[in-house]
Amino acid sequence: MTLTPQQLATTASEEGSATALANPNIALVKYWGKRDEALILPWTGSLSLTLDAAPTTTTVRLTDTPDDVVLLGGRPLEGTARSRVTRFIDLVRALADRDERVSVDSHNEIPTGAGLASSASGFAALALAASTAFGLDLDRRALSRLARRGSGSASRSIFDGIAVWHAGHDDESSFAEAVPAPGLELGMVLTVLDARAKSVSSRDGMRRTVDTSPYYPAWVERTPVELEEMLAAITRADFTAVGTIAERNAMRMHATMLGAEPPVRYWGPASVELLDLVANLRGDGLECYATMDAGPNVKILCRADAVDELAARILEAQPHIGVIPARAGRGARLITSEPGGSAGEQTTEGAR
Ligand code: 2P0
Repeated sequence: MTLTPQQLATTASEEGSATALANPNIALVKYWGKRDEALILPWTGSLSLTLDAAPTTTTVRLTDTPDDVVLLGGRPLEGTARSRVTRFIDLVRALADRDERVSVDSHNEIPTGAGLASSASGFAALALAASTAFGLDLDRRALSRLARRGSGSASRSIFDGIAVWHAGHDDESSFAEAVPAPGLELGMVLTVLDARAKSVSSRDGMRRTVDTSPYYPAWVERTPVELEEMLAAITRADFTAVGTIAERNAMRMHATMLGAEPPVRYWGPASVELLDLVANLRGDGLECYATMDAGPNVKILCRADAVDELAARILEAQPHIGVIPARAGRGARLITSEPGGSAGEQTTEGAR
């Protein structure tokens, strides 16, 4: 079923409506592989930086329509993309012990599905907007656990700045929380080499790696050590160690994937050029480190005060690519929604 935004607005009841904004996060110690696919429990813990750029804004309204309506970028979602959202809404309905249908109206500022963390910001915003629309008042930990059920990395976008997702062993123990990082001002430049959706979803790529890569057991054994090293480096505000561990961890994640049958390879020639550029810039004294996720786009970590120079140096070397400069940003929060769906000034701190 397709309803116009105006029809959606008239079927909504004001008290059963909420708009949330969430930013993407980029992992510095990666999550790659689930030990429980239904609950989205990871094999290993992970750690990330929530950015101040490229958010998702999502409005959820309770409606009296016969079915859920899910819009992304103003267009109805269909097939598995839609059912991923409606199954998530089913979880929220069960938590709230309610059965109303909803309309979901979501907008991404970054390309969807291109390894630029749109599912992290998307499910973090959806978790906050949907739980609020259904009258739940979840604390941050409960919200992180809920967001995790939509997409594992979304558990981390609930929090400001650096967040660690504890792998845990069941639904209750697998959640993210903020990591204080006094004296560590991080920045990141995202490159957009290819904005198309990836050919292998991270969900499928993870499954194939877990099931077939002989290197996966080493990843599971090694990642907790790297996570501890990373937390210690953050506590010392040691940017060089943070960057070194992050870059090494990203390469090791891709190494586990390359060992899968058939191999999972997200990077292309343009990605490798960027990796070389990062090494050269570092050699020139601009301290920066590369990381990559489930797509060809390289993300480059630097000190917050070096973001503009780094973005300029990347564009100088590669004038045809897109760059998104970012710094540490805020976690998911509620915002006011203007009539017609546009987001207004933030007035409410969402979730405790
Ligand atoms: C991460 N990625 O830690 C890792 C690094 C991509 C590479 O989390 O299946 O969309 O929904 O739990 O969170 C991307 O995977 O996967 C991801 P699901 P998700 O950021």
